[in-house]
Amino acid sequence: MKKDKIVFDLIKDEEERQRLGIELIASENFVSDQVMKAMGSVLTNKYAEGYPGHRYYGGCQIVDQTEQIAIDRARTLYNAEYANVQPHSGAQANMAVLMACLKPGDTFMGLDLSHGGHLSHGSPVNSSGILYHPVAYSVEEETGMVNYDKMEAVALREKPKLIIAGASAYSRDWDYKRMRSIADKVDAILMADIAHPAGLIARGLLNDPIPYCHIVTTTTHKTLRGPRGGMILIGKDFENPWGLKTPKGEIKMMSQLIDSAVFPGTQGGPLEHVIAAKAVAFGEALTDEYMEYVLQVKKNASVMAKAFMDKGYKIISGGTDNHLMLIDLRTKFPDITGKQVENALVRADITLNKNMVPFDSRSPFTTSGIRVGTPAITTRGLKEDQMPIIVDLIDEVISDINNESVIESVRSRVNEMMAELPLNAW
Ligand code: DSN
Repeated sequence: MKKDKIVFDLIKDEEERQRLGIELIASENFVSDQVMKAMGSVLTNKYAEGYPGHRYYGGCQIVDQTEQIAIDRARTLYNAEYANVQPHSGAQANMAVLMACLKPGDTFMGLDLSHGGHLSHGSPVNSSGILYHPVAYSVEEETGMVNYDKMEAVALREKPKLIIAGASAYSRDWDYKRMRSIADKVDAILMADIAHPAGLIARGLLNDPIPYCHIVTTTTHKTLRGPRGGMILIGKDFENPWGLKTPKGEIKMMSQLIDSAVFPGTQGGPLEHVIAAKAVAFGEALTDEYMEYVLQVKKNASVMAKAFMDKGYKIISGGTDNHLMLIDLRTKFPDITGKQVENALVRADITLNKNMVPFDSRSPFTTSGIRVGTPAITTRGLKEDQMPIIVDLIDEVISDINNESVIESVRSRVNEMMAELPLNAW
């Protein structure tokens, strides 16, 4: 068959874009060659509905082993009794947990989307907000941090059946212990969505949700640096005390409820090529090199946040405990929107995303903020000394946002900085 030049030329262009640019999207990363190879392997040819040892198709004897390795490594990495590695994404993992734990119309509570929460934590345009009744806790306007006393007041008032800890744009650590005590007061299930900081948590650089949360969900492709996908973990499996049942009306262990909510509840055939790549990534995350990597991610983020603040930018919550920061542009540039900054920086080959800030006066399509993260540039091999240089480049563009010759000059310096670095230096 003739090679599909159109598509493969575009893939080459994308590779070039990734190589020449500074990637600051907090949820992106660059996988290793062996993760990439597993994803592009013959395992994509295989149907394997069901779980290892219990499939609806023949010929699963090899993928049973790769999936079991992924499960076992995930359990080791997070010290968890149970792992389901089949969710196609973090949103799918969350959808399955909500399906296992709630009935349509039930109330659950998550962080307000405009304060750093996630679409799948109750947005009205997501199944979580369409099928269930979401209520929100928020961050404080003065501190930019979650106020656990106020969270408790919302929980006591609204009596959610499930509470979600976690966010996609929150730079501070979570008090899972406190959240468990809030959940226990209203007899709610506590779920942590650690999609963003999963890699930092795996190696003990942030609080561990596993001892306190009934269920933990994550993606595998952000700080964890695996293939695009999701996963669900339980620290210690339990017979659920809430009388939750399978669609057939059986009361089961929590792990069994989740297994059936993933398949056949919300997904069909698992992506065994991606699951094998998850196994490889989890193996990498257990190494000393990965520990060095996550330490550097955190160091880079903290140095970058300081460099931004030194230039007069406001970082929500005044800093970062993890791999990202949320910048409120209004303090330094009240008339410039997140959208304008995102677009101008793309022309300078610096990629980040516009993001609402808490109590934003602008819409999600415009925003007053930007979100910046260090996982991807750290994989490229950048160290803390280079963070202030990147902040200078960003500031140069924002300070003269309509000046195309400034943007062009920044772009050539960005390309010079990145061109020789491999996509995955670690
Ligand atoms: N889209 C992801 C992020 O950028 O944080 C969350 O799903």
